[in-house]
Amino acid sequence: MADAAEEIFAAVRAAANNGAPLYLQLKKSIEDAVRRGIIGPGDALPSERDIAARADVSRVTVRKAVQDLVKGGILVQRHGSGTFVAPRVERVEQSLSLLTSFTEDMARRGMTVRSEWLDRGVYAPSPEEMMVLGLSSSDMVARISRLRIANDTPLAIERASLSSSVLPDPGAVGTSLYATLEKTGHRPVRAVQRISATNLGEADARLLAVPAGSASLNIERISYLATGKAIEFTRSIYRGDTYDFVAELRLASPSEQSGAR
Ligand code: 16G
Repeated sequence: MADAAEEIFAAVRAAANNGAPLYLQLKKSIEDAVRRGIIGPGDALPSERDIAARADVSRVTVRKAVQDLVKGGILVQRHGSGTFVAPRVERVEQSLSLLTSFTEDMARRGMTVRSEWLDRGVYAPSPEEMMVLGLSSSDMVARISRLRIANDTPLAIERASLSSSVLPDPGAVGTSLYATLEKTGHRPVRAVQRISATNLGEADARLLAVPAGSASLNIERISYLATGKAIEFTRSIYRGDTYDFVAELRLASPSEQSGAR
């Protein structure tokens, strides 16, 4: 990083006299260095103090530039260990014909999984939850919302609602919701999924560590028990730069063709 740092800082010092806000110049220099591969994915940035001294700018300027780059998904900050160039994200291919859980999907790829809890609790159901899950206004709904992270990269935000009759205690969910449901014989066996394209708002983009407005996929999954009862209604937001959903198609039989019209 020594030569790379020198290149970044020289550009900033040179710009000090041209009137452009220094934090923008520093931001651009770091961005350029990442784009040109002078500093690569996972590389550590020098400390705030070091950058300030060598680029001859204030620490406030450094902090502002770095914060903007973190917001934009170019850099990541890890508490206690510093600031790094965001790791390169591998695309994940996901079959649309198998009813699997996030934990299973990632384990199959040899990726580690963890989740950050955004919410979990038991609530009175919304009209939509009542309709989808077949609940009455006196029933309760368990909600669990998680940021799903694989190999330290946030991939998706999942907000699941389940009838509290199948998940009375959302606190019982560890890494995997489906593993918890499996234990009580409530693992879904069938699901209908609806996928649409969208652009991320500020808050979701921050959670997923990508720039606001980035492409993403909205996925709604309604899952059913073998009895036909809907038990899970999950709204997920997947990063558009990481997921390829793959469906296998076959030629429809004549009766299916007429049914499809
Ligand atoms: C998947 C499902 C989600 C389900 C979760 C359970 C999609 C779009 N969503 O991510 O509906 O709640 O798996 O995963 O595939 P878990 O057992 O690891 O908690």
